[in-house]
Amino acid sequence: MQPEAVTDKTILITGGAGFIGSHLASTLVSDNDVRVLDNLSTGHRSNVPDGATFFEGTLLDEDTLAIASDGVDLIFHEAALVSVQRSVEDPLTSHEINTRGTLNLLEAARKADARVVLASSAAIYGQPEHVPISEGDPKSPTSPYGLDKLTIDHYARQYHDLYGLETVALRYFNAYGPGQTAGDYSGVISIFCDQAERNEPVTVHGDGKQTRDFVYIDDLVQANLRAATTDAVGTAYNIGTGTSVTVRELAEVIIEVTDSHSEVTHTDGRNGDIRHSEADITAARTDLEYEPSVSLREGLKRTAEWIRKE
Ligand code: UD2
Repeated sequence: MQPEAVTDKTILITGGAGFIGSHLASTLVSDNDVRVLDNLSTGHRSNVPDGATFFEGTLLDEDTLAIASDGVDLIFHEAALVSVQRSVEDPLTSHEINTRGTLNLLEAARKADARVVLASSAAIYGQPEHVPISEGDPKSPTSPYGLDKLTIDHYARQYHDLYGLETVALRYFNAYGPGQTAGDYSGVISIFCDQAERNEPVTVHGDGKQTRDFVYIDDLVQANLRAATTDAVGTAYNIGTGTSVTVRELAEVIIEVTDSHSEVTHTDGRNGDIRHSEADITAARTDLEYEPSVSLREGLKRTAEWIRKE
């Protein structure tokens, strides 16, 4: 079933020049008044669709945030310092942007009485005791980034319970798709596609038997649209596919779909790497009627094609 249409709303998208936020902005801009707030640290001005109003700044920029959020009905909060590695190197900056910035945003939402759909992360679970992971499973983040996301995930629920704000937290598993560029937060799929397109060795960390639940951008957009209209607010949902693949298999499928001559090589395992990750998406299926629709193979084809054109 298609998500209920989001129309005639004034919408703020934080991080709207980045990977997930810009896809949301493009989807919503024709039927809504869309505003984008982004500091362009990793996003690009060119990702902001025509017709959206652009504000340059961070969530710590309270004056800009006040103007951008004035009178909005709905906020999609995608802005974050998303590098796990960087949060390990600089926990204070991660805290400022990810936690403090989100608190500023929730305060702005309280003033505007706007619904907030906010990006949480599978990073809040840390090393899971078993897979698939359900929302109620233990949370033991292994990075400052994961701890910041856990904090804001709780704040979202608290703002609902204390102030009646309509909030929904979406715990993204491994997001991928066109628009996710290489950089210090490059997901493995963009790295492998890039290597395969260049016919360079595809670098699997460790034995490659670690597993991940890769969720395609269109399904993340779908989850956000459903969260924007659901009655089931004040809670958090896992957003993945409910399936997983080993990193070694992923490398092989990418080489196949790109018709690449690359070989797979194994490098040292990554320190602190999560061994297995897979979302239990029963709650999102039941409450949001969320249903992942893009298979890994199809998603990889589309991503590789975009990387080739880039
Ligand atoms: C993802 C998210 C992170 C957090 C976490 C939750 C990304 C980029 N990161 O971390 O923010 O939400 O999930 O658990 O989406 N790998 C290789 N070769 C490479 C690069 C990576 O083998 O060149 C492996 C890596 O060791 C890991 C897997 O691929 O086992 C996925 O790595 P990732 O960096 O894409 O994402 P992950 O799961 O560490």
